[in-house]
Amino acid sequence: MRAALRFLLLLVASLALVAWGASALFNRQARVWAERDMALRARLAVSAAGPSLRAASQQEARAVLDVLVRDERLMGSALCWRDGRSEAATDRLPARLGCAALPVEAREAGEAGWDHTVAGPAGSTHLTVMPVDDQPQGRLLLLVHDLSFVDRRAGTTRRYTFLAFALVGLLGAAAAAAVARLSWLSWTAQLRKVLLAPFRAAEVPTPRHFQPLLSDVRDLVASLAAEESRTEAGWTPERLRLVLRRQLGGEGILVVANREPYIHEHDGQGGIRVAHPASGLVTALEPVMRACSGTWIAHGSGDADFEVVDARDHVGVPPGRPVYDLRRLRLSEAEEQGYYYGFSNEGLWPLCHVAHTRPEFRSADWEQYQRVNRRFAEAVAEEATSPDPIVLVQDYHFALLPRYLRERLPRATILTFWHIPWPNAERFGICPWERAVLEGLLGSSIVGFHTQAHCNNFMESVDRYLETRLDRERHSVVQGGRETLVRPYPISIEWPSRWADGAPSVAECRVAVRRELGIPDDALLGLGVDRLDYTKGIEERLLAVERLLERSPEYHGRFWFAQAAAPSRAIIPAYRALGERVEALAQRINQRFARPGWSPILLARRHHEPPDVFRMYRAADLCYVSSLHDGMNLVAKEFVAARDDQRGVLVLSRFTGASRELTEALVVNPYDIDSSATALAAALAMPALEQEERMRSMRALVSELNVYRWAGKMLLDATRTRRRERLVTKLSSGGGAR
Ligand code: ADQ
Repeated sequence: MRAALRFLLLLVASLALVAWGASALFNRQARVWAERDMALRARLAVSAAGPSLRAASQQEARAVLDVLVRDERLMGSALCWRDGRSEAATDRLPARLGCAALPVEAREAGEAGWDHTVAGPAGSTHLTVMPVDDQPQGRLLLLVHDLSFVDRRAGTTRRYTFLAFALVGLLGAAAAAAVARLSWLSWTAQLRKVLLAPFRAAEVPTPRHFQPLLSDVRDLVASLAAEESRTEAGWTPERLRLVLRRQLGGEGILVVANREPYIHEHDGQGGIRVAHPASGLVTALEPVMRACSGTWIAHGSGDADFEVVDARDHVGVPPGRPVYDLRRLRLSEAEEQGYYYGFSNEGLWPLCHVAHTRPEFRSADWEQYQRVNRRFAEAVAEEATSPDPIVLVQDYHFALLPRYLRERLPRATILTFWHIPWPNAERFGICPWERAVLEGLLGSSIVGFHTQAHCNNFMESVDRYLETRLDRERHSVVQGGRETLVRPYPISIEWPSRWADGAPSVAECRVAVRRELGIPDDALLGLGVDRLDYTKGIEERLLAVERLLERSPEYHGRFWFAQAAAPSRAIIPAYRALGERVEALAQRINQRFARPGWSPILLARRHHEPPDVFRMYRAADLCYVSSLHDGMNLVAKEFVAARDDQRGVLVLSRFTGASRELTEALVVNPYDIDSSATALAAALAMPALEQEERMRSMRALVSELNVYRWAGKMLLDATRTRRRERLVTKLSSGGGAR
């Protein structure tokens, strides 16, 4: 725009200069012609009037002069003697131009006469003096021509010349601007086509003049890719912070999760205490938020939650040294019942886990689920500080939120991570609102799962139930012109664990935990740590312990199995029934084998704070994770992270996402009670060296594939998507042409 203005100003200035020069030249020439014309006319007049004047009396001479000045361009005339006297003169002859005022050259004029132009305030006058009598000293005829018409014509000519040039200039400028704009538009359109070709999977030949630019763009992409490959290893909170600062320029991220990372509860003695919920999602995401800051939006579920928030329902966390904001939403009992317990945990949870609990779908729950998803979308829009924030949506509680949020913030980069498995298409079809759930998720820019298998199941479901285009090469779904990438991001834990800081040594933990459990210092200890959930295979685990004891009496009185089971979703009948079954099973096994001083199953149906769980991991000889189906399972990774003594054996269900990574664990099918018991026996008998080898290898893997890498890869993908979407928006709106 500024360049166009400069061009226009320059054009106008040069045209004015040319117009001025042209009119000056033309006027000079017009004056010369006019003077020549006057001189000629004067000579004609003299030759016509000469004979009459020569013989005329003074009075007759005056009459002849009066006839001569009828010519409108003659101001006056006089018959002069060469000494300056006047014989006759017309009335309108100005005194300053009369015979007396004639210069010597005029008075001495010969046959050729004398011509002279005088400039005056009212215009120029042209004097012509011609001899009248034949003898050399005879009289002279003075004719005074009015040349002001030449000045008037010059003014008019100048005006018209300026106007003509201005018009030509404007037309020329408009034509040039139109041509320039057209060629610029076609140039940028061509450039856009070439740049966007890889995103639109289109074949576009590259013109030669774009090649330098494209090679620059390729270099840039290559350097970004090189940076990305460097991101594979060595992720730390500091590195995550640095990368995000560079990518987001200090902008925080928004996290939406049902569960909050810190719960404020009344402690029963008039005070308020802070609890850490038993949740894999919180375990993974909380260290990430501490590293990158922003706002975590969650259901405020603690009974003192709203006593510590500000007017906007915000509280800084972690308590005591806040680095990010927690925004709490109040849910009514009906909302919590329908959205959380109903549709999420009685519908989607059993639908997505192959654990043989029948999903329950009720329209009333679905209503609440939609309503709460809308409320959370509104809260995200309120918290957003830019029109294109990066929003991390967590889990199956918010399948519809991405679409609702997209309606409010069309340019947001929404990354939805589904922490649980995704079932195959046929099973997913059990959900009566399968299309709405899929469409809701496709409001995301990226949908993430733990494993490629879950990504494939999701793509298959989209293919079966929606009219969309699947791009199997890019692993994406295109619907209504919008692309949603589908990517695996295997979740992990923080490394090193913050609970390791200042924790007692393994030897101290072994003794302390055994004393707390009331078992001998040299007891062999197996451990299970879970939420009390039917997907975790707790019953199968206890049955495998029973089978081990049946088969290996040498462990009687020497081996205990401690099961920490945090109560979870206890309102739901299936969970209450599970609690009762697990309790009864533990009792039955204990009764079956009980002898003085030895009850093999130590069931603790309560929540343990993370440092206590960490001490139990360090104290155990083996940890058995027997999930019937689990997205990842972080307990397995936490056990590995806690064992800096390189000892302890992990027995791991093959139906966990973790079993794809932790291949040095003893991987079992938890339904197969016999083989699981064999694995438990193998774990108890495993030589120290083998334990060390397996543990060292698993620790190396978890330390590298830690939660900062999980978050870093996801957020890098999100920032890359945002950059691409910003570029596409800019190019599509013609912004690239400016
Ligand atoms: P969860 O089903 O909650 O997570 P998991 O990954 O095992 O399962 O994480 C449980 C977390 O709670 C761990 O941090 C553990 O220490 C803690 N915990 C478990 N029992 C506890 C107890 N009795 N007392 C105190 N703390 C306890 C969901 C998916 C998983 C996925 C995670 C993360 O179901 O498959 O790994 O999200 O994505």
